[in-house]
Amino acid sequence: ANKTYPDPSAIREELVQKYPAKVAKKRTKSIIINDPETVPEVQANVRTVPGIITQRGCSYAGCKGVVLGPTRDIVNITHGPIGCSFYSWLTRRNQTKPETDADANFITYCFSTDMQEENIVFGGEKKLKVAIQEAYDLFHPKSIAIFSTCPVGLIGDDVHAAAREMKEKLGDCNVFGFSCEGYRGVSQSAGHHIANNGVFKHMVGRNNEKKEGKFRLNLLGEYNIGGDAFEIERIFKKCGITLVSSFSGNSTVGQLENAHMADLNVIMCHRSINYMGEMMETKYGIPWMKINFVGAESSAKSLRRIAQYFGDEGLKAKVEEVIAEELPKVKAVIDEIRPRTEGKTAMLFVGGSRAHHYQDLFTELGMTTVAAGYEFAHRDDYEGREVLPGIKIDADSKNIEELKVEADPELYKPRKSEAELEALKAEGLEINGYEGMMKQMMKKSLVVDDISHYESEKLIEIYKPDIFCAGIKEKYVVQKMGVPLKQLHSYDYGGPYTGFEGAVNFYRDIDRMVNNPVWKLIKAPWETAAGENDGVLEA
Ligand code: CFN
Ligand code: HCA
Repeated sequence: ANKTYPDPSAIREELVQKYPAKVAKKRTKSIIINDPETVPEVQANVRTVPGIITQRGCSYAGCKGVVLGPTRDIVNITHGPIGCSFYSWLTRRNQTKPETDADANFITYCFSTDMQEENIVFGGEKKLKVAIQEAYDLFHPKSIAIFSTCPVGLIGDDVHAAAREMKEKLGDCNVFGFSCEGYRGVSQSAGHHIANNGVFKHMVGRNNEKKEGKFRLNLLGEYNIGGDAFEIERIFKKCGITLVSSFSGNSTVGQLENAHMADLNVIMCHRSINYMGEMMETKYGIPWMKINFVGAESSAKSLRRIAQYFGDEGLKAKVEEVIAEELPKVKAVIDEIRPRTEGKTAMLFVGGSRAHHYQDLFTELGMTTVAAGYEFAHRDDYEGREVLPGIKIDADSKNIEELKVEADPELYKPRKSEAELEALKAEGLEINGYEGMMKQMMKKSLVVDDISHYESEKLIEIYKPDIFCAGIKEKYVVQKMGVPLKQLHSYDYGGPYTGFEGAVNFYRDIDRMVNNPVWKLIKAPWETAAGENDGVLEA
């Protein structure tokens, strides 16, 4: 199964060859031949060249859809023309499970001010305040959040002033706004940052009640796509680990307001929520630790890391017991499937964390990742981030206001002393750090940031991977080339893929895709004479 490919530097040349010289020069800095030992620099989090078809989304999507969207009892009002709200209406497949039928769940609703021309010309604040009042009267939510779309910033509506006024007027409802206009920053990543700042400022720290439980943590950067968080919750429960709050899959307003009472933040998706981890560390003294529950081995490792952090022998034993119970069931499925997947190749071009995490699941199937990249991650997600403390090697766009965070004199309490942190570090437990994607990828594999549509077509033509992982915009174009595309955003209506049960789901889905004979019946454009496979129906 050892496949040979052209020299990666020749591939890199070919990818940019058709671009104008200036564009080629810029793109070359984002197309990197990997070396896990001395990880090279990757140009990331820069503006996409206009005209290039990017996979990226916008700031509003990152703020409203990604970070705030999954919390079930906030009413999220999109201030803008209806399209922004409509296209972010449940498409991300973030699931939620209210504890009782009486619990609020607004996730299935789509709230918008539905701005019209008149509002663009004369201002939309009045309409926004009416919308807030209407939402309050209908649902009596604990919180209402307002999300700015592009025109809001362009016409100068002040969503924050409107929120303050309505919060005052309503009394028992926390109303706050986000300046997450789509054009801010260079991608949805800016929206994550804006959302983190807003949630930290307006929600975290409002409830100081200390919940029961010996090992209390927050799960950061897990959004319950396809039920992923449910599987992690199942495992935590089995181990006796208490989940105080989740940012933000299957979460509630109450949880987020109480998050600062936990003793550890574990981070799944570093890209979207690292700001929250850092701010909670600064203000409350809660360390954060990168974990990964995508992949059976990674899940086991993550559980062991959590037990190591708490340093409790009982927890360590319980975690081993759970792993010993769960892992053999997974291994049995791997043994069955692996002969059919061994030696096959994958490419992953997704978001800001999954292009890394899902490589572990492919490794468990004996598959090799020949090329991967993020849509909007920053250099730290590729190259890794130094251990301790608060190191920023990559700044967000200038027009995101940074929150000034200081230790809270009442509530700041280092959960671990400097000496304890040093001791854990000496044991190999990385606190407040992240290794990044490239250290885990093979030498000479290709890393491409913000891949363009054209570059991905070229890569497929050159490598002919057995599976390509991306999103809905890429799916059918790639499949028409005879290569199956697995959506790693929405999971193609499948999932969960986290933890032990999720790993089994993933293996089975991938097996079905890469071993389906239908792909051989499709002729890729480079295999057909011009026009033969152009999709035009003939009588
Ligand atoms: S659920 Fe997450 S895991 S939050 Fe982020 S970086 Fe998006 S919505 Mo799509 S699937 Fe994707 Fe990640 Fe974090 Fe999702 S890889 S692009 S903004 N993402
Ligand atoms: C977003 C959301 C998205 C899009 C997925 C896709 C998601 O970026 O706004 O392109 O298929 O996961 O739903 O990333």
